[in-house]
Amino acid sequence: MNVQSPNDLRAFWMPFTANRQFKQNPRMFVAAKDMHYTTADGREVLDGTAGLWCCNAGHARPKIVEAVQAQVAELDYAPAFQMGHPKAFELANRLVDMAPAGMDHVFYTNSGSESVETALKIALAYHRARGEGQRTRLIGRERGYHGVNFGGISVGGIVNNRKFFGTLLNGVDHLPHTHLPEQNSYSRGVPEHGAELADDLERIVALHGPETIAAVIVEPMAGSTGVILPPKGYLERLRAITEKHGILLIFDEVITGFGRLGAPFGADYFGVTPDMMTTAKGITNGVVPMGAVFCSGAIHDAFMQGPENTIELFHGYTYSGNPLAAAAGLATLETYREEGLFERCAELAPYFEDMLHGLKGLPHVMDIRNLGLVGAVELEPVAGAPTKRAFEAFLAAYDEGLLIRTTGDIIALSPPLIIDKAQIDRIGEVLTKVLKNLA
Ligand code: PXG
Repeated sequence: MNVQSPNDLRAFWMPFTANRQFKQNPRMFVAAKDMHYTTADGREVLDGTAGLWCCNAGHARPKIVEAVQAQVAELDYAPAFQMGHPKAFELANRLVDMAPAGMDHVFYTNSGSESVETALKIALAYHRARGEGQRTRLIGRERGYHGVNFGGISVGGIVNNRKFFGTLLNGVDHLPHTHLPEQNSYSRGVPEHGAELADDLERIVALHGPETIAAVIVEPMAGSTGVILPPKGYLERLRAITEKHGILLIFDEVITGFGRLGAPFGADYFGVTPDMMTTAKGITNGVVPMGAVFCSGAIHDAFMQGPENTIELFHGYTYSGNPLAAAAGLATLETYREEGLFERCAELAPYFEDMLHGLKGLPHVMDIRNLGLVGAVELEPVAGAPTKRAFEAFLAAYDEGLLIRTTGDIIALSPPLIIDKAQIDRIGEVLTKVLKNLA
């Protein structure tokens, strides 16, 4: 028998983590409240990232805590297939009410990755249901992140997330990413240059024939690869080209959904309505895993055609619309609304932008980007050791009591929307100190 002590760290194979490095010098959170985590050694750490871009209302918010506690005592689980429970329907109605006009239905999942798989499958099945089953090609984008399942990494554009995992899905093409440092560096908000990158879709369409393409999936603003913004007019062009060719447009709103840009969804912020939106994270404030795919009435209705006793979509999860997640979701949406957090995000965005761009000129800083309460500070990599400098910044910030995220040599920030100006100042102070002291 392999007996392990309670604090033995070996058994847990941690995700997206350098396991051996972490376990030599672990960083543990043991509690969280509002804007702060508490570490195992009793320090307070300001949450500059809303966990992993998910705790948009901050931590341990009373309404959400109480709703989950009450729900687990009342109805802990209900089967998701051929049975229902009221809160899953109620939450779906609330979600549809806050979504852009026309996004009339939601399909529940448990994560962003599952939302992406679900949306891609719905896209394929939708065309088939309409007699266009030859539309099987999926188009993603370089540097896109759509979770870690096979569909998501196939349309995704992050090399390390793809190259170890075989041949992936067939029939996938990628648009070019929209990161143009030479033309757009230090842009405040949406950059000026690059809308024409959307026209590459016409090249892909011409290459394969429009009648073979099912869907295009993009993040309205790409978070994971270091905050890559859509150039002015870019999303409008993608919308126009997809519409022209009968191709579905899917916005992956796992990060941009639920107020991060100062509007309910990226679609609202940019004024471009896709055919589907994939969401997760902020839907429950990160408290209980949940995702949702929003889809247009036209997509949903295309499935509602055959005999009424047939299952329309052979897809779903044991935990689709799980009672705890639904309760957390309802309480989360109420918290967002009661506290006006999306509006608060829009109001604070210029202040946050000024703080970030105030870091220009500090050692190693190559570019700064921002939108809503999202920020990125791109650092010059150490020669021959990419990611090292940003990771050292992460460790130093943590020691100073600030949680940041790094991806490559980019520092990403996405604080809870309850942040105040003094806390934004504090982020600026810590980053200034950290950047000045970095090797
Ligand atoms: N789509 C997008 C746009 C995402 O950002 C996913 C899908 C996958 O969601 P799940 O719930 O399966 O992880 C994401 C997730 C980071 C970071 O620091 C970003 C994500 C997850 C973890 C870390 O950039 N995004």
